[in-house]
Order: sequence, then C-alpha cells, then structure tokens
Amino acid sequence: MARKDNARPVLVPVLGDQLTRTLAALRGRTKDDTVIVMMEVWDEATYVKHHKQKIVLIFAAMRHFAAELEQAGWTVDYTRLDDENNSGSLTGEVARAVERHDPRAIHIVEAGEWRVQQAIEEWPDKFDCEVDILSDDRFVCSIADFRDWAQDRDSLRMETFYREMRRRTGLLMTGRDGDLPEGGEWNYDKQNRKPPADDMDPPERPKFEPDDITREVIALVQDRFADHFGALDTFHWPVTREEAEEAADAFFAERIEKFGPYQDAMVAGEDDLYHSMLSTSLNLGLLDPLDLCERAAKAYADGNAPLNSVEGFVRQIIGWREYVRGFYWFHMPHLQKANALDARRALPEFYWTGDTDMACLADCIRSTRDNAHAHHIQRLMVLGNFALLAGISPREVQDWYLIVYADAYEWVELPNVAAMILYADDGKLATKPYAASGNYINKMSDYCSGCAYSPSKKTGEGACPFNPLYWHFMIRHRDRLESNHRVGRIYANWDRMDEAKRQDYLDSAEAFLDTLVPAAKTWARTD
Ligand code: FAD
Ligand code: DLZ
Ligand code: SF4
Repeated sequence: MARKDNARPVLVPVLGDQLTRTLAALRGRTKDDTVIVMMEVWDEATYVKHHKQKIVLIFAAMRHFAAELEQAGWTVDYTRLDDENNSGSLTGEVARAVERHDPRAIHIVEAGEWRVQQAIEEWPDKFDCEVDILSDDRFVCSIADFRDWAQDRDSLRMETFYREMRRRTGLLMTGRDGDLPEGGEWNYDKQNRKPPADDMDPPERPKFEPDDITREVIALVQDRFADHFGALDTFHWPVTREEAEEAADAFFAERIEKFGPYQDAMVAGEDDLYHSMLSTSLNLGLLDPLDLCERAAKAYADGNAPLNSVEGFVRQIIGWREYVRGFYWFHMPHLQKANALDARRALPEFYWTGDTDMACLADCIRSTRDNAHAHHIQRLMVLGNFALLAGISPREVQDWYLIVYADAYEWVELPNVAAMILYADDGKLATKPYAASGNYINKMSDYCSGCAYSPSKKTGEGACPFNPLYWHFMIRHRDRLESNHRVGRIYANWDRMDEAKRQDYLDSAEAFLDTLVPAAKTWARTD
C-alpha cells in the first residue's frame, strides 16, 4: 500500500561542491522528514582525470561534511565510491535513493557545471515525485540577475559589473548615501603590481595533517586513481569548515597586509606568497565569500590592512569570481567550443612533466604537480601566456586546467581559460589578449636569473622563447588585432624594424615551436 504523502521524506542530494550547512535546499527543512543524499561516483571522479589531490580534497571534505551533518541529527544516505552497488553516476545514485526512500519530493540546488545541470534537468521526467531545482544563493549575483545585466550590453566588462556588486553589497562604500567608493577610487589595481622585493618574507600558511578519514581517502585514491596526475604526499588542504576558518584566520592575521602590493609577484620555490589560498574552501562551500569580504573590509576599518590590499581581495571575490560565474552561464554551451584564434597545436608534453629548460614554466608546473595549485599570475602570465602565444588548442588547455587545480570546476575554470587567457571568445571578456614577452616575466619574478634562456636576448640561440613567440603571435593575428585600440599601436614598432630582424623573430619562433613535443597521451575529453 502506498505511503501517505506526509509520511514520505524529502530527498536532498548534496553535490561534492555544495558542502554548506546553510545550503538553500537544507534551509528551513526539518530533520525528521529529510534524507540527505551524498554520492561519490566514478563518472564525476573521471570525466576528466583530475589531479589526485583534487579527488582526495572532494571526497575527504564530503565525508567530513556528512559526519558533521549526522552529528547534528540529520539523516545522511552516503554512497562511497567502492560501495558494491554504486551505479557510478549522480543520476544513477539518486535513482537508487528514490527506490530506497520513496520520497515525496527532491530538492536540489542547481549544479555548478553545465554538464551536471543538464542531467539534473532531466530528473522531473525520470522520477515519479516533485523535483525542485533551487538557485545557488551562495553567490551574490544569481544566474538570472547576471543575464538581466548582460543581455542588452555590447560589452560585458568586469569593472562595470564589479561596481554594481560593490553597490549591491555595500562593501567598501562610503558617503552619506553609501554610494561612493572608499578612498575615492573603485579600483586600486595599479597598486597591486609590485615586483618581488628582497625583503619579502611571507609567513607559511597553516598546513593540515590528514586525519583518519582523509588518510582512508588518500589510500583509496592511491589505489583507484594511480594513473592520475599529481603528487599526493604533499596533501595539506583544509577539508572541514573549522580547518578552512583556521586558514582564513591566518590569512587575515598574517598575509592580507601585503596581499595587494605583491598580488602579481612570482618567486621561484615560493608557492603561496601572500595569497589567501582559500579558493579550494570557497569553491567547496566551506567558506562564505561575503563573510570573507566583510572580514577584509573590517581589517581595513581597523587599520590592519591597506585599502589596496583589501579592495584587491574584495575585487577578486565579488568582482572576478562572481563575474566569471555569470559569464560562464551566459555563454554556455558555446564557450566550450569557442576558438576565435583557430588555435590547433597539441598541448606540449612538458605541461605534464615540467621537463623544460624554461625556468618559469618548470616552476609553475612543479607547484601545480606538488600542490594542485598555482597562483593567479602564474596561471595567467606564465602557463596561460605560453599556451596563447604557442597557439595551443583551447580544448586541450581547458582540460589541463580543469584536471590540475584542486579549485577547478568548469564554471570558474572555463571563462578564465577560454576567454581570459586564450581570447577564444573573441574579446567578450578581455579587451585584449594577455600576450607578453619575457620582459614581463623578468620584471615580475626572479625566474629568469635561474633560466637557461636570457630575457634580454630577442632571437636566436639562448633567447627567451617568449620574445620571438610574442611577435609570431602578434603577426599571426595582425588582421584581427591591429584595429584593437589597446594593442594596435605595437604594429608600428614591428613596421619600424628592418626586414632581417623581423624575419629573425619569425624564424626563431618557428624553430622553437618545432621543438615542442606533443603530450604522449592526450588527457583531454574527446566529445
Ligand atoms: P587569491 O589570490 O588569494 O584570491 C582570492 C580569491 O579571489 C580566490 O580564492 C578566488 O576565489 C578569487 N579569484 C581570484 N581571481 C579569480 C578569477 N580570475 N576567477 C575567479 N575567482 C578568482 N580559480 C578557481 O577558483 N578555480 C579555477 O579553476 C581557476 N582557474 C583559473 C584558470 C586561469 C587560466 C586563471 C588565469 C585563473 C584561474 N582561477 C581559478 C583564478 C585564480 O587563479 C585562483 O582563484 C587563485 O589562484 C586561487 O588562489 P587563492 O585562493 O590564493 O587566490
Ligand atoms: C569534481 C567532483 C569529483 C571528483 N567527484 C564528485 C563526486 O564523486 N560526487 C559529487 O557529488 N561531485 C563530485 N565532483 C564535483 C562535480 O563533478 C561537479 O563539478 C560539481 O558538482 C559542480 O556541478
Ligand atoms: Fe621564462 Fe624567458 Fe625568463 Fe626563462 S628567460 S624564466 S623562459 S621568461
């Protein structure tokens, strides 16, 4: 006999990056008529071959979160990867949970990735109960709000969006009506570009030793994902809210002061510098973005951090982070296939091995392998700049970034890769390609002093490969870029060079590109 509706529970599937106690699907629910479903599934762990640390991070954080919920009195139906009847997919596991619990409804917060959201949107037809898909209100700007903001605009500049978010949140706003930016300027980016200084002495961030739960996951990943990229013995990420809060406390106590000035600096072997290292916790849902911004604003109000650091941090979170998420949903699914510059070269093998004489790339890849992390300017101006200049296929670059970083989910990775570094969206996000020669890396890092190449040598033997590659790129795309008012002027420099010098640049670039060895096996998706 069918159970009465009010005797049937509500099923709340909580995805791996939805580890938030105040998640919209949990708020207001009562414990005695809710079953929370959490699922470790093979499909999600392998749709790209994630870095080993990324899988450990997500499974360990999921297991800790489930334990925390159970301790608080919730019923959690948790499927482990190795459970005998695990179907291997999120939808398959929800179907099994529907069989077990005969729910009257499923409440789920929308997914962070297009692929997963497509699957969820089929659930109303698949399951014989109501399915409620809720907006993810852990973001300041909903997907619908971004669409309203974006749809009638010719250009979608982050700066315009960011000012709206400042007004909306009231963060760093002043004046009688609270409508003026603190300090008189909206953006202190120009004060966020100091090269590394000799007396820089960044304190070490807290590193978290794996407990029994995490050690069990590490053993699982060592066993089942042995062929995935990345080191595992250096796993130190926060996997609980308490650990994430401790990491945030250390950032606000010790590093935020210098975060702003040295945001773009790079130092060989110094993997964190003054960065917050909080993206993994933010993206899992262990930390609340607005809460972090309020803490930053308080540090400024209390005189503990300068405005350029605090505004820089707030801008990364309510500016860039919110903006790329809105941009992703606004431009999906075509963003995934965009290739405005018709880049077709295979990803070089050294992106996986770090085996290159280019000291900057080798250090960024080492940090990526050891920590499943590299900081923003390494991702943008070293790894990304090389991929742009060398014309690597967007799909291969996208999958590399999605695989290797512990904070990578497609909603944040894809806009940064396709639009920000590769200009594959034809300039919808960036006003110009972030193309740079060795000069920029030499100015902002200490890499070049330990490199086999010389940044001041422009062509030929021993020249920094970024130098000829820069001109090769600019000339390959002259038709498209010459009319761009932010880069067009540099073609006058090219035209002033004598013919032999120009040929030298192009020949040096070609000779270097010929040395690139494509990755032995492609790890990229083939769809
Ligand atoms: P901090 O330097 O301390 O910055 C504070 C916070 O601001 C970060 O935690 C992050 O939440 C946010 N933030 C900063 N820049 C961006 C940005 N461009 N887009 C979105 N959020 C930003 N970040 C991810 O979280 N996941 C990714 O998959 C990812 N892929 C990237 C790929 C490329 C090519 C580039 C250029 C950037 C990418 N970023 C990504 C953004 C940025 O590099 C990381 O957020 C940052 O390095 C994380 O370290 P952190 O927490 O110490 O950041
Ligand atoms: C990235 C990831 C991995 C490795 N494993 C799981 C998993 O087993 N279960 C799960 O619910 N989510 C996982 N995720 C995150 C998802 O792939 C996806 O990126 C997010 O849910 C965003 O839609
Ligand atoms: Fe990188 Fe060129 Fe400097 Fe070497 S010389 S570290 S390749 S920028």
